[in-house]
Amino acid sequence: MGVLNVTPDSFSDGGRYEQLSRALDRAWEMVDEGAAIIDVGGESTRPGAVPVSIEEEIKRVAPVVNRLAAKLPIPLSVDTRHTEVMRRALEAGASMINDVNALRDEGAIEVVAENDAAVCLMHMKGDPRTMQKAPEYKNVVDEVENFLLERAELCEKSGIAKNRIVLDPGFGFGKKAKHNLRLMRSLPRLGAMGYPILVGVSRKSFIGELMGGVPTEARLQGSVAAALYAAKSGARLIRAHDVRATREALDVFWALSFGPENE
Ligand code: HH2
Repeated sequence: MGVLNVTPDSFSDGGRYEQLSRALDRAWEMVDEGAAIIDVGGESTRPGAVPVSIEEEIKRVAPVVNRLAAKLPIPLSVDTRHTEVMRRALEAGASMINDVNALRDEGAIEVVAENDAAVCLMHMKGDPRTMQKAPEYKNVVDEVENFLLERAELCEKSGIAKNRIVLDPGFGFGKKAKHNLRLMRSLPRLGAMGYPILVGVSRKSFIGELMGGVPTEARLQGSVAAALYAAKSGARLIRAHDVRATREALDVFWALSFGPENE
């Protein structure tokens, strides 16, 4: 899943794709680089981010979805927490909603169900403004697993087909380094919940810390290593900014793991 942030303030690519022509070019470039899904976001959810108005979010996302949804050879996902943005995006042809808030906005589940869309339900403790202040868990894996299962069950009861649901533990969303590590090491257990798992660790500070404290732009190798670790642990979707590098690494990993043994 290739990331396309049409925001001025995303933590690693804010301001780069705000202009429509640049966003469209980047989307097509990611198709070329081997993305399987493109995920368009109009609101940064980095720690400390200030929420934007629904109108502003729609103004950022709608032109991109309008221009791409019918044309792209791969599904278009929209990264949003807001029901009205979901409705507009799905009407304009997006086929997936990626929600860091797991469809907790009023009416969100119904909009996804009515449109027969796919959805990624992510775990987040607190909200972006304050979530990294002092997150504490009794048992982070139990809590994330219980939350995701509860949300998935509610979605299914409300008419979203099980095979349309993807779950994501939400790396960096109300989690300290130790929580991220514990969740990474528990991916096989999370995969046993019976839904595909999506992992988003690309360029995140957790990766920077494991690399000895490097800045965002120096986290490529660490991000790719984490993507491979996640894939080896059963993750089925990897959300990444650096699509080409991630895709090439995953292709080799896949061939080594499951490819034929040519003589
Ligand atoms: N991470 C970010 C945004 N959306 N969605 C899912 N499902 N999983 C994630 O881990 C995830 C996500 C944060 O990354 P990014 O979009 O690059 O930054 P920002 O929120 O600053 O726009």
